[in-house]
Amino acid sequence: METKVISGTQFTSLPSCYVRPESERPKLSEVADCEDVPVIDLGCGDRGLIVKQIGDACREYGFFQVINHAVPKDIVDKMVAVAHEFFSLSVEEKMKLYSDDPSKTMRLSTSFNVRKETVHNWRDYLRLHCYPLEKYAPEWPSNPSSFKDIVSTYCKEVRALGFWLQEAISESLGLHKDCLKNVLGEQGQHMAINFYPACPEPDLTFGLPAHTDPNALTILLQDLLVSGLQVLKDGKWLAIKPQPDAFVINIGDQIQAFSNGKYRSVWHRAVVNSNKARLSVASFLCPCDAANISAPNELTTGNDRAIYRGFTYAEYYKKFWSRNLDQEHCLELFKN
Ligand SMILES: O=C(O)CCC(=O)C(=O)O
Repeated sequence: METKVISGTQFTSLPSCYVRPESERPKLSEVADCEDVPVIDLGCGDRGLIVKQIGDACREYGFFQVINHAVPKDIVDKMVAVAHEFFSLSVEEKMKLYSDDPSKTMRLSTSFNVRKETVHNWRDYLRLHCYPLEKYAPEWPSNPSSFKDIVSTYCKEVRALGFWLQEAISESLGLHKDCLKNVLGEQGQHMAINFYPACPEPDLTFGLPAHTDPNALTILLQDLLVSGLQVLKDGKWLAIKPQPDAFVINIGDQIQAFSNGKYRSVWHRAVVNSNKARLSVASFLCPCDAANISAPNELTTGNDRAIYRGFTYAEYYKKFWSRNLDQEHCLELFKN
């Protein structure tokens, strides 16, 4: 494929390199709306209830939405606006940031891993490392001029929310609130600002095919006007309707491993549509490279033998990026 972004170009038909074989297409007519998405009110004042709801959602779904999460609305609105502004720049301007090298800490790219995949995905994305901010923010785009300030503020807010949630997740497993954070070490933070242009033939391709997230926790901001996120529940794909002022929280592979498989790293995908471009902002909290990921003793006693062998996050991450996105669950390769 020509390594070129798709946002900013008009397509009247889907180029063949995006067309999935029949058996791998999204079958959009078979997807139902998820009617019972767990929505957890973090401002309800009852921590015990919140911890229980989070535990139930992580076990049953591997994802949930949070409202009253304390991230100020104006910071979220500005994040969305500046992301739209970035993707409205000319193709020449955006191409200055283009790279298909996954090891780059700041890059505009397209699809998922154009070096490895055979069929591409209808997505452009800006991928940023975000922690420590003093190290990474200087290399972020300087066009739009407000980008660095707005995204830095958003990143700090989302990181605080993520840590709050990790404490609650730890408690929901019957552990001390700091247990999960201690295992993950000084966490990295990455962001993918995803832009899915309107697609001439959305039935034939994906924005992102089914995948689980390799990190610990993902905090996803969905475009309120255009849906596209789908999650796999009991073998069926369900569409997650965007909800005002909510974040979607996905459990990643590292929490599945830490919980000894009690919590599920959810399979999810993004589909596209022919009318409107869609934007999402995914913030990923990632263990530090040297973190030794294994379930604590409390979760591997009695009948609960350790399902996965211990590994470092660096080892896991390397394996994840050496594969195609839609292969078997990467954790399968780390089973005892
Ligand atoms: O756009 C979405 O809703 C999903 C994004 C996602 O799964 C990702 O960035 O890993």
